[in-house]
Amino acid sequence: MFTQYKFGTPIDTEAIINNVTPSFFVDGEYLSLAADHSILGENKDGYLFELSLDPEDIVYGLGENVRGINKRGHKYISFCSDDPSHSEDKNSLYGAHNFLLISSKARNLGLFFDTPSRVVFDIGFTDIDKLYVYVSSDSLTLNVFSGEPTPEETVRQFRAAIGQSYIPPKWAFGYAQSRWGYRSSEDIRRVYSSYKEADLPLDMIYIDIDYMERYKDFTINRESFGDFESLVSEMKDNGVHLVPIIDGGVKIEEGYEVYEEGIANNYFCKDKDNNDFVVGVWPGDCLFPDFLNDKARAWFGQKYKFLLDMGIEGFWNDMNEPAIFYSRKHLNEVYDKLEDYKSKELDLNNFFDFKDLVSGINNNDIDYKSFYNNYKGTTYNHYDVHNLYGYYMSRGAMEEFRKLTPNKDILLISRASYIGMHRYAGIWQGDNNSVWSHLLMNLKMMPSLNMCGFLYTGADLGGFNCNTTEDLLLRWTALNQFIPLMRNHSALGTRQQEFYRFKNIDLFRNLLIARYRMIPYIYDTFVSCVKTNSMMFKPLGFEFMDDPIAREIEDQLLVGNEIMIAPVVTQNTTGRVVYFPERMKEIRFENSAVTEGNTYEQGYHYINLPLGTTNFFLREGRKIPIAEEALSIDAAFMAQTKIYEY
Ligand code: MIG
Repeated sequence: MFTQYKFGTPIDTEAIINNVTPSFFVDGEYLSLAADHSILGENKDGYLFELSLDPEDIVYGLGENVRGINKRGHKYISFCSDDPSHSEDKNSLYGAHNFLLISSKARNLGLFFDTPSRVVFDIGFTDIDKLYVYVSSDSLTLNVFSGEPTPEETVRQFRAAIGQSYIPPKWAFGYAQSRWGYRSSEDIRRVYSSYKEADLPLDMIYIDIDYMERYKDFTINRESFGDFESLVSEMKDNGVHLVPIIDGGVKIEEGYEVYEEGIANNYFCKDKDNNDFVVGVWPGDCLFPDFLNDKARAWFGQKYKFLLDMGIEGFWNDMNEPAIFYSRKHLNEVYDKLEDYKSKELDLNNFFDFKDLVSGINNNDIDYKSFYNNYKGTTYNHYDVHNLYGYYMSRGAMEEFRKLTPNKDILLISRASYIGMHRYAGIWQGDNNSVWSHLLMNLKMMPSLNMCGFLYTGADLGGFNCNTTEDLLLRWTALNQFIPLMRNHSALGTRQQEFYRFKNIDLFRNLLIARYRMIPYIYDTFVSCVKTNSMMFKPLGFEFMDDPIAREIEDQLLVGNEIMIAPVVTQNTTGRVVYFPERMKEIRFENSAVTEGNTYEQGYHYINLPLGTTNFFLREGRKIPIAEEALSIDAAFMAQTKIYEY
C-alpha cells in the first residue's frame, strides 16, 4: 500500500510521478512525530520523526552513502556534497536519496522523505534502537509503502511511484577508460593506440576538463584539441565513443556566449539583493545557471547541441551539488579578516580560527544560504532546494537530448542526484580512493542505489584518489564484470592506471572478455529490472528472508534472479569464504574460457579465485546465456550465446 502524507505546503520535487491522494498523518501509525527536537541538536524548525527499531530490523536504503548495506548504526545527512574523502565517518556524499526500507519478518516498511532540503537520518546513532529522521524544512511529503510480504515487493511499489529508470545506449555497457589529466587530442590517441597495441578492448574514453578552453562549458581548447571534430569521428571509426565532461558553473567572461545569453535572459542564480551570485569553480569566477527554472534549464540543455553536432553521444555532468570553491562575497570577507591576523600573534585559539577561516572557504553552508533559485515560479533560498540542483541540471540535459536527437539514445551520468533524476540519467559514485575498502563499498552501494531507481551506476574502477596497485585494479575489474557503468577513472597526479601499464595485461584482457561474455545477461537483466521496477543487484536478505546468516552478508550479492556473486575484496588472498544460502553451481572464467565448476551445498565454503579469474554462482533450476568470446561491446551484442544451466 502506498500512502502519502503532506506536512505544510511541500515543494513538488517531481520525484513521485504517479498520482495518489494524500492522507492524514496518524501519529504513531508507522512513525511518530516528536515534539522535542533537541535530541538531534537541530533548531526547532522542521519535523522530527521517530520509530523504534527491533533487533531483527534491517534498515536498507539511502542510495549513495558510506558504510553498510544495512545502514544501522550511523547518522547520514542528505545534502548533496562534494566531498572527495569517503571515509566511514562521513555523513553525506554527492546524492540525496531519502528512501529507507525497514525489513524484518514482521514488516517491510518503505519510507521516502520527499523534500529538497537537508534531511538527517539518525539510524541507531543517538539511540541504538531508534530511527530518528529530522527534516529541516517546514514542509514535507512523506511517502509510506507498506503491507507487502517482501522487501523486493516494497521496493517495486516505491519504484513504480517514482517512474521508470533511465536506459543508456547499449555501447555504454562497454569498458571506459578515463583520467583527469588527458590534455590533448594526442593524449587521447595515445590511450587508444596503447589499448590497441596491447590487444585490450576499449569502448569509450571519457574526457575531463582539459578539452575545454579554460574550463568553459561548451567550448573547445583549440590549442590542444584543435582537431576535436575529426578526433571524435576517427575514434568512432575505431569503435570508441568519446564522453566529455560538463561542469555546473559558467565562467564570467564578456563575449563568452553562454555567459552573455545567461545574463541577457536572467538565467543565473542571484543573491538576496538580486545581484549575480559569484562563485569560484574551475574557470575562476563563475555564475550558477538556475537549473530549477524551466527556461534556464531548457536553455542550458540546448547548449549541449554544440557537442552533439560534433558527433558526441555521451556526457558526464560534474560539480553539480553544486560544488563551490569559494564565493566572491565570502572570499572578500576572508581576505579582510586575514588582514587582521597579520598584526596578531597566532596563539592556540586564533591559530585554529585562522586555519578554519581558510579551510572553510569551499562548500560553505553560508554560501549555500546566500543565493536563490526560482522553482515553478516561486523564489526559494538555495539551501531549501539544494538537493534538486544536480537532478535538474541532468534532467534539463536529457529532456533536450530527447528533442535534439529523438532517434538516438544519449549517455548521461551525473555526480549529484536526487531521486527522480533516475528517470533521466545514471550516476557515478564520485571521487573514491584506490583502497580495498572502497572496492567493497562499490559493491555495497549497488543495491542501495538500485532501490532508489539508479540502475546505470558504478564507481571509479581502480579508485580515483590515491595510487592504485595492479592487484587492486584486477580485483576491481573482476567486480565490474557485472556492473553496468564500467569506467576506469583516476585523478590528476595519481599513479596512471590504464590496463596496458601493468604486467599482467593478459589477465586484464581475460577479465574484459569475461565482461563481454556476460553482456547478454547483464543487458537483459538491466532492461527487465528497469521495466519491472526491480533491483538488478540485491542483498541476499531480499531473497532469503528466513536465513539469518544470509541477511547479514554484506560482501556478496544476487545479480538478477539467476546468479550470486562473491568477489574477492581483500588484498593478498587467492580466494575467499563464500556463504551459500542454497545449493549453487560455480561458473568460472579462467584464461578467457568458461568452465563449469563445482556445486556447493548450503553453508560456508572456501572458493579459490586467483588474481585475474572471476566466477559467479548459478542457482539451482536457473539458466543463463553466456556469449562467445568478443573483443568489443558491439561484438558482444552480436555474439552467439550458449545456455548454461543448473
Ligand atoms: O574537483 O574534473 O568527480 O571525476 O575527474 C574535481 C576533474 C573535479 C571531480 C570529478 C572527477 C573529475 C574531477 N572533478
